[in-house]
Amino acid sequence: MTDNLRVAVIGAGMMGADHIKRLHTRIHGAEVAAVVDIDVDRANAAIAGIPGAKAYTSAAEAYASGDINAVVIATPGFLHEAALLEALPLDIPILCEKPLTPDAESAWKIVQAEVAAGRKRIQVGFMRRYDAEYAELGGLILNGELGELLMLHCRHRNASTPAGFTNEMLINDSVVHEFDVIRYLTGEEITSVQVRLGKASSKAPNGQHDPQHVLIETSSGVLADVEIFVNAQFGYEVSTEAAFEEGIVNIGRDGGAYVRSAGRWGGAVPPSFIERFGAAYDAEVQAWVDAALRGELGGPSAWDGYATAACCEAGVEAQKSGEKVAVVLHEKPALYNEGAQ
Ligand code: ISE
Repeated sequence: MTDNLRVAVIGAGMMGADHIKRLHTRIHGAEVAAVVDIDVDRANAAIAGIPGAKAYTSAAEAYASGDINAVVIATPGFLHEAALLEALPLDIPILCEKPLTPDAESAWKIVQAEVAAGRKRIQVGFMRRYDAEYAELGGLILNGELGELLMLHCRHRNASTPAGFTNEMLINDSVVHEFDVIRYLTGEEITSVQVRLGKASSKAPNGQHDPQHVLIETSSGVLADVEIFVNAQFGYEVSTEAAFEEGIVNIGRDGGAYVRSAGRWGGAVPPSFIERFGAAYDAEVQAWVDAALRGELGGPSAWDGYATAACCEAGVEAQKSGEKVAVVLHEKPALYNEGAQ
């Protein structure tokens, strides 16, 4: 083994492949040692050109190789619970893509398993926390320069959805990011979620009502409204307008070069989250690797994964009822208090 982290990446789909490329080409201090995918061709394709990396069809085989000391879980969310319960006993750093698990009960099980293991091993892939503009907004909230934060107006737009993207996934797979980042920015828990279904786009596949309007409330009464619109056609946008007592802050709109050409002006809209949050993913994975090499673990925790899963559960109930649904959490274990490892 080298001094580098030897990472097993579980799942070589869109996100897994992106993390494999990132770990191999841009991240310092880590190497892709193993790629696990039930589709052996996909696993083999993912390790092509990565010296020393091996392809496996099960995580157990990769772990048995004795050649790995960290794991990235990038399978679909419904497979995370089993993958986490298999990885936790290895006592190695785990970066698990969001959501931690798709529902509060299974997420709480993971929290309990980690608490029983005695130390934090899981970082959840909420990459927005590593985005430069979110960090700037967070700084303004923290330093109080503009007074108290009162409201957040969030737009979360995707060009289209992959096959199998259900109505619940607008909440579980997409708005889960707003749940996390709102908790992170405000430092407060979310207390209720309401969902309104308005006029639906004819571009939404069967079974999806798109867009939806989600109203979120935090413990001090900050209100955040989210337009989740996942078949918006034009490209990818995640932007926020924050209303403070003494000012308004906008992030996430129209970055990049401003071009005037051929009688038009403007810039490019990113096609997906891969491009929009590319730098944030790099910063997230580098921070995870750096902490792991120091024998530490930071970033969004299993508790954050659980708290957002509880918000998602309330959100899915609110989708059905149209009512304001309370978010009720278990007591936070001491392991997740500030500074605990
Ligand atoms: C996807 O899984 C993500 O994590 C993206 O950030 C989000 O914009 C998209 O809606 C999800 O499906």
